Amino acid sequence: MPPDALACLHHGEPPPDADPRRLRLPLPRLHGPAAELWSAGRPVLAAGSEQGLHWAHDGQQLFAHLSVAAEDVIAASEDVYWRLERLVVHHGFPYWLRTWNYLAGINAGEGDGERYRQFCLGRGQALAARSDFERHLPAATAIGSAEPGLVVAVLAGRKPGVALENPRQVAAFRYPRQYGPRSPSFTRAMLLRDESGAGAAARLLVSGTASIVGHATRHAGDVLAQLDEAAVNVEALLRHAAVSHFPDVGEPMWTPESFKVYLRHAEHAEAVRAAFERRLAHGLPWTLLQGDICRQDLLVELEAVYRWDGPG
Ligand code: 3EB
Repeated sequence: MPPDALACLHHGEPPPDADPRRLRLPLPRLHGPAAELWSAGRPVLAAGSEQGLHWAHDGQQLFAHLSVAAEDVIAASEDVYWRLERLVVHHGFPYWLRTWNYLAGINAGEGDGERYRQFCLGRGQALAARSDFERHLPAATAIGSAEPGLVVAVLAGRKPGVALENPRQVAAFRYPRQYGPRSPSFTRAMLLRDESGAGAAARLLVSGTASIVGHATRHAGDVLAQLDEAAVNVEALLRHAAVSHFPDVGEPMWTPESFKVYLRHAEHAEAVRAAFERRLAHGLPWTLLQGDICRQDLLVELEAVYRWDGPG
């Protein structure tokens, strides 16, 4: 494991060395490398495991994760978010930057009993207890898993990032009531500016992005049209981040660093792989995973990390 790896995401069994930075994602891999490193380019200073929580930090950012049973989704989600909140505060990284959430049977249950909506309730109950919580929501991904339980990972900062919304989309935390009793507690992207002079000058952590315009699903039943709409959403977000926070730089300023694509049906893998290579991958390695998207009518979702290396 490289000394600057905050986490290693495994698609398949990790080596049995009990390194707290290893996290096995509970999703079948359809394309891409068997493991991905998450790093900000700084050496890891401390890491540990206690009471099922695993963490590592580099002095600026802390990555933590845990896996729990989730029969009662509301209680399990609230409990997990409280445990992570206590951990990040205890270590001095109180700003939530980004989360990843993988929940068994995310679309099971009817209406407000759907497990995703229950997850949103539990997560929201924990996060809303923090002061001014809508200004400090993390970027996020929430995907369904065929394995039991709930896996949550968080990247937290010593300092806050800048939460960004997408001009093409209603903020998820303002979705209307029809999508559930508690709107999803996440922001569309987190902008991290690095003044230290090491590594990138800025990174943009783009949340799971789907074929949603306003608050409505577009192109139900058409996976390639959904992929295209999601890509347009990401492009709108990149433009918005550039003009609102780097007005002197102009675009295009962002270089893609990594992508993950989540696909509901494995039989769409070949078509999505070809379309993604053409539209977005730019020759970068990327990962295609099989998982349920949190709305029944969504077939595909993508997340990304972009970097900007600064002027000159
Ligand atoms: C959406 O835009 C699609 O509940 O944490 C994407 C990313 C989605 C994160 C979450 C949900 C979440 O509403 C779904």
